[in-house]
Amino acid sequence: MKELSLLEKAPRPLRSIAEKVFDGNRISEEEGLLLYKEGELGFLGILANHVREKKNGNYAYFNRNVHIEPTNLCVFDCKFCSYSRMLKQKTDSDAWEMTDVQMLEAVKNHNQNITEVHIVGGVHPKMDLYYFAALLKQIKSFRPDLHIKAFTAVEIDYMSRKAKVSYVAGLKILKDHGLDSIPGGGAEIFDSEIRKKICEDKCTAEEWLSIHQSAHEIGIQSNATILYGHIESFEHRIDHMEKLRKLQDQTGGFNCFIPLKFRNSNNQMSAIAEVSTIEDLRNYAISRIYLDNFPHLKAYWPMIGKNTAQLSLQFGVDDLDGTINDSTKIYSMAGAEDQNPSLSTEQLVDLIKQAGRTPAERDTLYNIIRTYEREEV
Ligand code: V47
Ligand code: SF4
Repeated sequence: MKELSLLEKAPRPLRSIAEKVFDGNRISEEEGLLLYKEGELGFLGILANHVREKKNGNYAYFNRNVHIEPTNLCVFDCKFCSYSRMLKQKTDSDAWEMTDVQMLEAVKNHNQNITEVHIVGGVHPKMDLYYFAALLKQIKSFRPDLHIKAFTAVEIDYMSRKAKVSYVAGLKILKDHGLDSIPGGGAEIFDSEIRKKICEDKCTAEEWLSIHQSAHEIGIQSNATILYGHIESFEHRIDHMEKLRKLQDQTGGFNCFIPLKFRNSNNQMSAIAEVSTIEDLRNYAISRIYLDNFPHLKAYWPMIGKNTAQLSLQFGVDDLDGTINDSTKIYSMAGAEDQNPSLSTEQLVDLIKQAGRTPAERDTLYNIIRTYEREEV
């Protein structure tokens, strides 16, 4: 086997990690760290591809979704955020605040083919638990079958505190009004020292994990992210994934892991250089190897760019998120190449086929709606 001869050339400690991975065994934190420090891209790619194909075959998933960002006014001050405007600078011409009517219109203006609406934005005191519960209800009465994936743990923490209810009670209210799952944002880096430096005023790692645990316990599935490539070390990345792996062992409620590359335009951390594409691919591969209990690994193409997203399909990634639309601002304001991110289904299918994978259109919970095996869209 070609792969085996490549692996035989690897130094002994890396070879024993490879054997573990091929035997389907979990690697330790020390071994994860060794992969970050010494694993070459080609070596990592072989291992990650093995895990990816064992879990997801040749499929590369995508869905048809729309992103709604209700506001970029935010009470918090994350140093990496290019998108938020502090509430006190409300007159800033870049600031926006959508009304519930406008958000409902945004859903209505999309064709019936979308299967998911993703709602994430700044944390605005006026948009509280009951405001969003009412919005969810309106969306569901318009399209009961539309999956609503909404609110990061940061937003849920703020809304629940303001309403003076527990996380479980807050989540139950949202669920009863139509919330189906929660996205992975707000995780950033769990290490408390790094968190203090980059986003000290929002929910802690423990609170983030507790919200996802509570969600899983009441039947709400979720995703998890990591914001990498700034002031964190490889140790911090492993520590972050270890905490997620432990929670997933307990609950099984995570669907996918989404590494988010730090983009450095227009924020308070702009002096920090962005990491290379090679580091992006190494990070995807190590995430895939380390998080053996996460079913899926997503490359969020509006952030990483279409070319790297395509390459990532050979480095552990099996999901490219959705067709999206052109209203997502989080990354365009942070310096992503694509200022109006949207891909038609045809373009996404072509991009996946060119990478040698089989496009599989999915719903939010990864049930396959259809595959594109032949020359069809
Ligand atoms: O938590 C903000 C990140 C996240 C920057 O669950 C930045 O399917 C890089 O979580 N450079 C929000 N990243 C977006 C998010 C998400 C996106 C797509 C799909 C899903 C999902 C979740 O955006 C924040 C933060 O980590 N972010 N600023 C920046 N300058
Ligand atoms: Fe607010 Fe989220 Fe930006 Fe932090 S990352 S400032 S919580 S919008």
